[in-house]
Amino acid sequence: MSNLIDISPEVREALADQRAVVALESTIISHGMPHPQNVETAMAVEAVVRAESAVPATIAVIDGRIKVGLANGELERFGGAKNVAKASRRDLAVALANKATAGTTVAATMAIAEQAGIEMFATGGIGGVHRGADQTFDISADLTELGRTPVSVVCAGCKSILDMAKTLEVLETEGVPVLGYRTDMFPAFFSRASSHKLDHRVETPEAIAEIIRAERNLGSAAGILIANPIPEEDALPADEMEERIAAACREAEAAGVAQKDVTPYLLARINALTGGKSLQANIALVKNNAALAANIAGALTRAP
Ligand code: PSU
Ligand code: MN
Repeated sequence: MSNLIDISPEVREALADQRAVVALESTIISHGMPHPQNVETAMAVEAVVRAESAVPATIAVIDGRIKVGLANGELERFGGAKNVAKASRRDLAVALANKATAGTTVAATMAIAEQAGIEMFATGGIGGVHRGADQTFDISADLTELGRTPVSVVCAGCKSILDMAKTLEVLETEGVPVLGYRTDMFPAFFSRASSHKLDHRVETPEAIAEIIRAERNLGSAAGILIANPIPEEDALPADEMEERIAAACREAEAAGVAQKDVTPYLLARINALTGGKSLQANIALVKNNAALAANIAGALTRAP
């Protein structure tokens, strides 16, 4: 893949010097947030990574090239562009051959990060098993990617557009360790906890780095999922969000939305149904995840 990837000079130097680098995805920019908050958030997230002494590497496909680390102006242009595709792992080759511009999902971003030699990645929420998956079989490729690509992903759990219990089951099947950061419960994105208990709780970035090292020493090729609850002051009431999310799911079904359009449709509807509130929470949790990922990346650069 390496001849298809343009790694920015800053990211290249950081990797060569074995400094901390954090990969960031771009479907959240192209399909997860409205313009211009998408660009503002992407820039703010990069600033958080830098403030925590790591180098941000936003990953996207631009005009048929894989970019790792976007130059000044590229991020603004990408976030404001129309007709940006959504690329999960299986869409990458087609996007490149067509010289397309595409946001990369968690799955595609993990695959690219691994090729570039980046082991930490921060996002908001991962894709998972959708509600009603027993009928639709709609299970995000993010879960299979976590099962086979050795990149550690910090997220705030998942939105309840997904079936959390089934999502956790598939992560177990895929052999993916799920670590609760200072929590016993899988976080529910907008709120700090769900009713789903996690097997593993960790208290520090250093402890997470130790687990990542152990996973690699085992020869495992699996990713690791770090579940980081939204900060208390940014959390939203779970019951209120649940109502809106359920409404968005009903609308999607009634409108016959299917396949890769499901998640972007739901994200846009939730943003609309909750006004600015959910977007503010979303922005806050992504920044919070970026800071933790930078701290874990830093811990990984230090000898145990
Ligand atoms: N969930 C969110 N925000 C997002 C996404 C999911 O709360 O931006 C995006 C991520 O890029 C994720 C993708 O990898 O949607 C999953 O899409 P799908 O369900 O089609 O695999
Ligand atoms: Mn899907």
